[in-house]
Amino acid sequence: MSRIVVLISGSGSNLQALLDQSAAGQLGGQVTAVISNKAEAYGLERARNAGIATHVVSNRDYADRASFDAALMQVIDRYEPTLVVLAGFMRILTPEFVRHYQGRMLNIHPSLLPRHQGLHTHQKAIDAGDKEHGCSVHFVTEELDGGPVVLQARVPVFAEDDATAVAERVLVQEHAIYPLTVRWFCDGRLVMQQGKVYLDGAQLPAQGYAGE
Ligand code: NHR
Ligand code: GAR
Repeated sequence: MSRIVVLISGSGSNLQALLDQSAAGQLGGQVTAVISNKAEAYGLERARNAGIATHVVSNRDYADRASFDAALMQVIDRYEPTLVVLAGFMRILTPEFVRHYQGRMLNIHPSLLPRHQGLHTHQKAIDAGDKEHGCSVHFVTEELDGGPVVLQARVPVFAEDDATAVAERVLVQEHAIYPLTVRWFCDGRLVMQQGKVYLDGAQLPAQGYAGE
């Protein structure tokens, strides 16, 4: 059974989607620990309610990114994870950290990458006049929000939408595609090699869909 460590900073609704999938026997792995850089993150309570070990590693307790990441790595590695899942985790990770978990760390980003990298993606989509927006699951690489994409979901953006309305619509889709992707990884169907992603041995994004 795959061991999954989840990193959060906030509400943890994506964590909850993973826990629900796990409780239903549909995750293909078990969440063994949840780590937050914020002590007040509601996701910690979700983890406790599910009987999962929690840790707080506050970036404010460390002088620089390198020492924060080193402390985080020490806690994570106690659990010998097969997979590290970023679920609303808000700190940029150093190249050393990323290399240590290369090929076994996923993130969900609230935009249709490569559009709208970084923060405030929903407002960016509205400001750009996008008619479509969404979310992307990708492997984490040293390049921020630049790792290879595994799966995306799209939603419409309506004229009357504000960022909150769009965020809610996107979040529903995040809760669908993140557990699915994690399951693919746990089942050994999803791998990253030399910066490329393969599902069932075929490189993504798939080429030549029927009808193209
Ligand atoms: N680290 C690396 N190396 N590569 C990625 O692709 C990463 C990453 C760390 C986090 C999540 C990402 C997102 O999905 C993520 C992907 C935080 C920031 C940010 O600017 C940007 C992107 C993401 C997460 N963080 C500020 C910082 O200085 C702090 C912001 C805050 O605390 O509110 O670290 O969006
Ligand atoms: C999600 O929309 C996630 O995509 C986004 O934050 C939200 C977290 O919600 N992630 C980032 O912006 C990463 N910088 P959650 O805590 O309820 O899962």
